[in-house]
This record gives sequence, structure tokens and C-alpha cells, in this order.
Amino acid sequence: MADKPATTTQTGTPVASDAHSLTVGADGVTALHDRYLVEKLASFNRERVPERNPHAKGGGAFGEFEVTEDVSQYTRAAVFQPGAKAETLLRFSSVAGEQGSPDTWRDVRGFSLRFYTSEGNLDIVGNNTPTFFLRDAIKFPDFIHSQKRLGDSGLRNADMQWDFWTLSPESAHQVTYVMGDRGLSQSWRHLNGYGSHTYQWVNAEGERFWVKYHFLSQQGVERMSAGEAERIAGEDSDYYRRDLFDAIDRGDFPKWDVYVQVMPYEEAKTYRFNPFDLTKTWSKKDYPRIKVGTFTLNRNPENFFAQIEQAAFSPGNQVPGTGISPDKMLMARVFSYADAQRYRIGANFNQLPVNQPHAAEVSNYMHEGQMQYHFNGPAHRVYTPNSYGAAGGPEADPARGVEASWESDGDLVRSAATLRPEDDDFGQPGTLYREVFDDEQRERFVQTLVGQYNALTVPAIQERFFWYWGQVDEQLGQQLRALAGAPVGEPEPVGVGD
Ligand code: HDE
Repeated sequence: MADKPATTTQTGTPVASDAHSLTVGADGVTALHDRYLVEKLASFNRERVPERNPHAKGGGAFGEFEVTEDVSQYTRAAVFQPGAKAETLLRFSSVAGEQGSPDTWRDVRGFSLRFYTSEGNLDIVGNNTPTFFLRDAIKFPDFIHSQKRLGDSGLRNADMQWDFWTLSPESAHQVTYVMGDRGLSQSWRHLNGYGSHTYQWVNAEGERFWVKYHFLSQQGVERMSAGEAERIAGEDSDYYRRDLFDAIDRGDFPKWDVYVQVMPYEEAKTYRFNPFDLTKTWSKKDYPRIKVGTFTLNRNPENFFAQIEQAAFSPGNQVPGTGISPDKMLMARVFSYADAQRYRIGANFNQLPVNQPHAAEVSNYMHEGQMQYHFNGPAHRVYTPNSYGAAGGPEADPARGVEASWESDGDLVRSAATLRPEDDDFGQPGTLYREVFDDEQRERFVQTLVGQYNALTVPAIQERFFWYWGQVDEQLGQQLRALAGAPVGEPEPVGVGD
């Protein structure tokens, strides 16, 4: 006992017991002034912060990014200059399941990558797919509701998932990805990440480019079979979280190569697909991947809650030389993520160690609020402009605070984006199914869809399911009709389809 430090209250006073509360005699009532008991129970009641809605279940690790190539002609961002290194944080997640949900339910996987750069934090909050289900943020809450749980029973439900998807044909490309091999990865180490949206880069001369980030796994992209996923979902619901932690623990550090597709600014105006439509990819023939560098995950969190659960990512965290684009989804995400953190963690969430910049200083005139921890020195004015020089506080500098920009004009309207010659909802998913999937992938994909169909109970939704896949590929639609009701090769985990 003597060599252990004394247990204390939250204010440092040694306490007498962690086994016995203060009572009137050994058998009497409990004293309310047992301050330590009250503090301990109150602290316990406040341990949880609201889980992320969506992307609640996840895990992550820290690492290091190193630029191996020269992309300075496209961006002035310090983090992407030749030879630059930066600390990174990567959080993987499932989308629809809650915190305790099995890792191996079929789903898209989140891929939230933070670079702690010398110009502040850069977050690329993407997925393991290059596309998304929607192209307008106003649909997002409805979409997530349809993937989560019914209002009455609190159960997940295939009818509502497919009702939403088939009534939102822009989802077809992403649904094709998630019903294919990407919906069930071997592990988080065996998947690629994508920024998915189009972002902007700005070089030292002020020249602008549109970019898409690709993070390619050096471990390879490996799938898991539906049968294996179902077994593991029952045996070890934390399978992916464990796999990543154990791999890093034994020194088997996973690595990803960072690439960008770069589109010259002007070409976006005439590209055959709307380059700001997140349901589309850019052809790699038109815009090949250009390598930037590599990052390695080499450090597990020391504390899951403080460093992973409270990690607050936002696509709005950009740095000089990087920025967003006129993708309607991305513009809305810039608002939504910081808002989610204020609700989930609190007004000063960015002061937590995991969210602070690690390689840059914070300096501004914002202050106070719940849990204010950092404060400015006494000479620092609480307002700007002021006449106190450097001691009075910082000054905004347009030359350093380079912002992404684009031309914008027109009436305020509620409208779909203007269509380009090859813009439609089903063309790219059809190509993915016919030309990118090989025979075995197509076979597994059809099996998965048959399993999904078998879970549907509402005739109108069943019919629309055939219509939707018939639009992606006519033969696929016919094949599904023929197979409907037939038993599938391998069972799918319960709650599939997010
Ligand atoms: Fe998210 N999303 N999202 N999302 N998302 C959240 O943010 C949201 C979208 C993604 O590891 C939430 O901090 C809106 C696309 C990941 O901590 C929330 C829209 C992509 C994560 C939110 C989208 C993503 C989230 C939940 C439509 C990939 C996990 C709590 C415009 C390109 C982040 C939180 C982490 C998390 C909103 C669409 C990926 C609610 C409104 C597109 C990886 O704010």
C-alpha cells in the first residue's frame, strides 16, 4: 500500500475509502455530506458524451505523414511541400451502427484524416468510397434516419433503407459500392480512403486547381466474405478496432500512399460530368492519380475517450493552399461538423489536446465560454482593431490567410445543379458493375442483392428495387427478378444495408 500514491478527490484531498460510504453507524443511513461518494457518482453519471450521429462506432490511431514527391506547382500548403512531415490522426468508423454495433456489419467506412500542420489542422473527412449517396445536404438527415432505426420498434429495417434509396436514384453509384466488396473489408488496414468531394488547391502564384484525394492502402484492399462477417459480428463485435490496435501494438504499422487527381480550374466549367457532384467520380484516364507522399499509423491512443471519442473532425479545417469547392454537400458539411462538436463535446472543443493544433499557435480574440482552458496574456486586448501593437494581439493578414475561391453569381434558388452532357444517376454505377467489377465480384454483388431483396416486405418497394437495378444494368434487373426469393449462397449479417 505504502508505495502507491493516495487516492484523492477531484480537488486533490486524500480520501479514506473506495469501498465504504459514510453512514450513521455500520447499518444506518448514508450521509449526504460524503462529498467523495457524491462526487464519484456524479462524475460517473456524466461519463458519456452523445455519440456521433452518424459514424458512432470507430477507432483510430496517430501517425506520421511524409511528402515524397513535388506537388508545389499545385499547392502552397506547407504540409504538401517537398520533404514536409506532419503528425496525423486517422479515425475509421462505420456509418449507421451505434457505439456497440458489430464492426463487420456491411457499411461504408469513415476515413477521417487529420494533418497537424504548421499552418493549423487540415482535416480530410472522407470514406472508403470515392462517391456518396446524395448530392444535396438537405436530404442527409432523412437518409441517415432511413439507415438507423424505426420510430416504433427501434429496429433496423430493410424496407425503409431501400425505400429511401430507390426513391433517391442519385444513390445508385454509392449503393453499388456498398453492396459490393467495399461494404465488407477484411480490416480497417485493408481499405482505401477517399476525400470523395472535390477540394481546391492554390499554389504560391495564386493559381487554383480542383483536386480529389485518394489514400491507397499499402496493405492492399481485401474483402471479407459475408459468412465470415456474420460469424465475426457474433463473436467479436470490436473486430476492426482490435485488429488495428493489435497491429500497431506489435509494430506492424499500416501505411497509405497519398495521391491526388488534379483538374485545372477552367476545365471544371466544361467537364462532361459535373465535377462538384459527389455521386460521380472523375475518370482516371482524364485525371490520373498524382502521388504526394505516404503516411504511417504508428502510435495507438493512450486514452480512447480523450483522443478518439473526443476527436472533433471538420471538413472546414483547411489550411492556406487547400480549400473546399462549390459541392453543395461539402459547403453544408463545413457548417454541420463544428456544430455537431459544440453540441457533442462543448463550446471549447478545439481546446482539447487532440483537437488543438500541434504544430501551430492559436491566436485570436475569441474567449470564454464553458470549459475555457487557454487564455491570452494580460496585455492581449479583448478586441480588434486596437492600438497596442504586437503586445495587443494578432492581426488578420490576407497574404497568409489564403482562401479558396471561385466565381459565383445568380439568383437565390432551390434547384438541382445544371446537368452536364454525361450527367445521369445510373451511367457510372452501370460502368462500375459491368467494367470495374470482375466476374466473381459481380457474382457476390448479385448474391448480396438477392439477400437484401429477401428482407423486403412492401410490394411497392420490392418493385422499385427491380426498377432501380434495371436502370443500373438491364440484365442485372432481369437476373434479380429471376433470383428473387431464392436462397442466397452465404447469409448476410443482421442489419445490413447501411
Ligand atoms: Fe458526415 N457527419 N455528413 N459525411 N461524416 C458526421 O460529424 C454530415 C458526409 C463522415 O471520425 C457527423 O462529428 C452531413 C460525407 C465521417 O469523427 C455529422 C452530411 C462524408 C464522419 C455529419 C454528411 C461523410 C462523419 C456526426 C451531408 C464522406 C465521422 C458527428 C452534407 C465524404 C467523423 C460528427 C469522425 C460524421 C454530418 C455527409 C463522412 C452529423 C450534414 C459526404 C467519416 O456532423
